[in-house]
Amino acid sequence: MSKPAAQRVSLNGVVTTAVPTPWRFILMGGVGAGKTTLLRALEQKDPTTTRKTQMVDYAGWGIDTPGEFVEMGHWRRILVSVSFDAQLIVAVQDATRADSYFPPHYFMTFPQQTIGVITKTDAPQANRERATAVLRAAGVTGEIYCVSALTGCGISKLRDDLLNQNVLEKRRI
Ligand SMILES: Nc1nc2c(ncn2[C@@H]2O[C@H](COP(=O)(O)OP(=O)(O)OP(=O)(O)O)[C@@H](O)[C@H]2O)c(=O)[nH]1
Ligand SMILES: [Mg+2]
Repeated sequence: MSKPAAQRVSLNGVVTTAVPTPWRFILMGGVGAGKTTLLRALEQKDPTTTRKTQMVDYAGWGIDTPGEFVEMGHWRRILVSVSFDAQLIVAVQDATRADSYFPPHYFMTFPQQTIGVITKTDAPQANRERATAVLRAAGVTGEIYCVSALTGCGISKLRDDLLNQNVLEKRRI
């Protein structure tokens, strides 16, 4: 059987490598964690114009999900179904929040690699160490990125790693 044709991924003029198959990541995190704002920053769109996500959104570079799907147990099954459309899970944790809505080892239940993104690092009350501990406790085994979607801090590194799929090679068991 012949291989599928290579697809060239390009993002707002940022031309990247050709990959054999299209791939997507899925964003998971609590309500207001900053998933949509992060996605817009990664897409080089205005991050200040986000609205509350009401349903699973496939329109962007990554699959955006409402925070309720993590926070409310009976909706978690939707995340499991939708995750089949993604090759990478991006767990998003608000640096200003002490609590976590991820159950212990939650991301171990998914076969895909999971990376963590700590958002809102620009906020005065941000605590990166605490957010890192929350993500590790939730079973995030991949790299953890500290970003601010509003100031842009850390965004280009994360964008590059996603575009080049570097994140997929750094799995920690
Ligand atoms: N200071 C700061 N605020 C941020 C950052 N990212 C997001 N926010 C703010 O956090 C709030 C929630 O952001 P959203 O991106 O809508 O959060 P979400 O995770 O998509 O939320 P749901 O759609 O409800 O699941 C908004 O007021 C954002 O402006 C950041 O990096 N820094
Ligand atoms: Mg949202």
